[in-house]
Amino acid sequence: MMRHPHVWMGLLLWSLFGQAQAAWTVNMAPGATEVSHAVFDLHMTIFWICVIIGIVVFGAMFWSMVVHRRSTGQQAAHFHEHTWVEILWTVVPFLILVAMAIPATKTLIDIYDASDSDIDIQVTGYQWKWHYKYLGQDVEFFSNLATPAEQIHNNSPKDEHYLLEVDQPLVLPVGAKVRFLVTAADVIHSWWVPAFAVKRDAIPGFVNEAWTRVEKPGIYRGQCTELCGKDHGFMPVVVEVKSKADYDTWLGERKAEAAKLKELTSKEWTLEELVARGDKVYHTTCVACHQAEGQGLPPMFPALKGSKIATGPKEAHLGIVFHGKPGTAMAAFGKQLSEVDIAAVVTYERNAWGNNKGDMVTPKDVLALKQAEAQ
Ligand code: HEC
Ligand SMILES: [Cu+2]
Repeated sequence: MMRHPHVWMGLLLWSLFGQAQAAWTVNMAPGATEVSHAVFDLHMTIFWICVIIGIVVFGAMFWSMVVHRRSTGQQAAHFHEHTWVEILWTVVPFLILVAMAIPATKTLIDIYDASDSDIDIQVTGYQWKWHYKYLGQDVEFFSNLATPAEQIHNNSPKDEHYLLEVDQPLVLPVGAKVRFLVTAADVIHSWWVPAFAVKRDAIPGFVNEAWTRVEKPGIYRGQCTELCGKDHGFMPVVVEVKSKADYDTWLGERKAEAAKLKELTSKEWTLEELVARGDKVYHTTCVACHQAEGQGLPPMFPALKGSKIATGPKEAHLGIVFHGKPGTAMAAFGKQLSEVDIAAVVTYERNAWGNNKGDMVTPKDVLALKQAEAQ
């Protein structure tokens, strides 16, 4: 099977050496929470138990091989069924396993104890972004990859946090017990922040719990860790941990923004205002599939420039953006975007790239559709 052991050894040494050069990142990171320290300590304890067992077993083996080698005229002992040896080699490993299971169970119980949280956050996985909702706070938002496409396509140098940066990070206060309610809206994802030792599957129709209490302010990065489709590698997790005071300021600002958005929905919009806003929404949310000039990527993603729907009746156009098209990559944006942004992007599409319909869909139209749906 291993006909070229030197090749394998070479590969192993090469990978270890490569890792060593990258500042000795061979070991696990100790992390930034009590649970992550406990996991790290557990890992080290068990690692050293394995090292000691290795030394004892290989020591006895090599000692026997050298001291009782044939060239010195050794004779093999002839005994069978030595009861005491058999009891010993059953009982000793059993005791070692129990000794390892006790701290492991303690840590596991700790990991699953999400009770008495200070803050509850619903984390929802989407293809391909995360949605965070601060329960009871009226604050929720999507967190999208922020790495520019030029870097992904190797047209410009990659920055330090390539593919690990988002437009809006999850923000937490330092020292508070935060409970995560993890779920998904489409396929299975998994929310992972190594420094917190939190990794929880996000499954449609299920809510899985996890929790953390971060010790130090800072920026912590993670990833989706369940293969969830073509852009699985493009939905990182970024958590910004702030001091309690800074967190309160941030939360206050987000609440004010949410209130302002409600106001925006009821305001009278002009066509120019909606188009200007829709331009931004389009270039963050729709451009990946429908492309910068609305030309799409046929046959996968239809062109919107001159499309029958984007130049046809307003209701059908709003309908497909709001409800999506089940079974295709066209998602239901009704749940993902605000009323203002949906109205703006639809209006933009009706008036960009020579579509020139000159009409508009207002946030109130979107709100009316939403309310009709809710009944
Ligand atoms: C992940 C890829 C993807 C993204 C992102 C996306 N779309 Fe689509 N869109 C599609 C696909 C695929 C279809 C075709 C669905 C079908 O088979 O009818 C479509 C169809 C449409 C249509 C109907 C076009 C026609 O002529 O059939 C409109 C309008 C539309 N999308 C608007 C939007 C808007 C607005 C956004 C952003 C808020 C958006 N799309 C984002 C993939 C996408
Ligand atoms: Cu995912």
